[in-house]
Amino acid sequence: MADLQSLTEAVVEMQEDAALAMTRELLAGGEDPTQVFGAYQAAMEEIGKRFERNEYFIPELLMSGEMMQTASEIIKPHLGADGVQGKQKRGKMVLATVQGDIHDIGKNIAAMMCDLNGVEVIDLGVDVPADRIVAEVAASGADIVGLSGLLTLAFDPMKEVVTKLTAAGLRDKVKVILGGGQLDEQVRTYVGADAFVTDAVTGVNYCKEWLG
Ligand code: B12
Repeated sequence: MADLQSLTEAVVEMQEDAALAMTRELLAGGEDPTQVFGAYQAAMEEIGKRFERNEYFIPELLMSGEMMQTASEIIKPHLGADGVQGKQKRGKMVLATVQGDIHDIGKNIAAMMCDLNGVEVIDLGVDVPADRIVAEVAASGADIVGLSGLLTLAFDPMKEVVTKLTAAGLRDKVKVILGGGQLDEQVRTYVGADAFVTDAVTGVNYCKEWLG
């Protein structure tokens, strides 16, 4: 019998076939799709720790990334079917992984969840310079700027985006939300953002609150 804990363990142990089979089984059994995402996120956390301890290396990071991407495709239709799908768009978000950072799994999940909840997402991709983000905010009239970053090195580029939004006279027209596992309140203050999240569901809740 599949459960969330065994799913996390299978992902950590790089047992891709077993993990994907459990993912399907859990969803078919009616498990909350956001909990299934949570099981993967917990696995990524542990994989990251093993990487720090030199027990896992880049190939494991890559493999876990691929597993998560495949799982996202399996989970996505269930999020829609669960009734969280937004009919009308509430507002617009310009989303990017900031310059110097190429992690995009979390960003892509956030994009998907926002979209399903009625936030139109303009996804600029990864390693995006601040100027490009600010230009897109100006051109699109976005309500929210979503900045993803998993590296400590991403904090300064995030701050640069906020500084440039201010310089362009756009800071008071948008909410800025940061997403990524390494973030905390201290980073949010340093960057000058309105909120930070370490999971997409909380991020969606902020967006809903801001967009009414
Ligand atoms: C997979 C992975 C990779 C893959 C990424 C593949 C990809 N396409 O993204 C690859 C192999 C490319 C990689 C490369 C590197 N990585 Co890496 N990687 C990871 C790992 C294991 C998992 C990341 C992940 O996908 N997590 C799962 C997702 C779902 O979680 P998440 O990103 O936090 O996203 C959630 C929320 O934060 C939120 N969210 C995210 N963004 C946004 C945005 C908005 C707007 C909102 C609302 C919400 C939101 O929603 C998501 C869902 O809930 C982490 C470990 C970890 N603990 O995170 C290390 C980790 C991030 N990597 C790390 C490192 C060091 C690197 C490298 C420097 C390694 C190297 N020596 O080359 C390079 C850097 C490359 C670069 N310039 O960016 C370190 C960072 C340490 C640090 N403090 O800076 C970590 C923490 C591992 C570790 N513990 O040492 N990595």
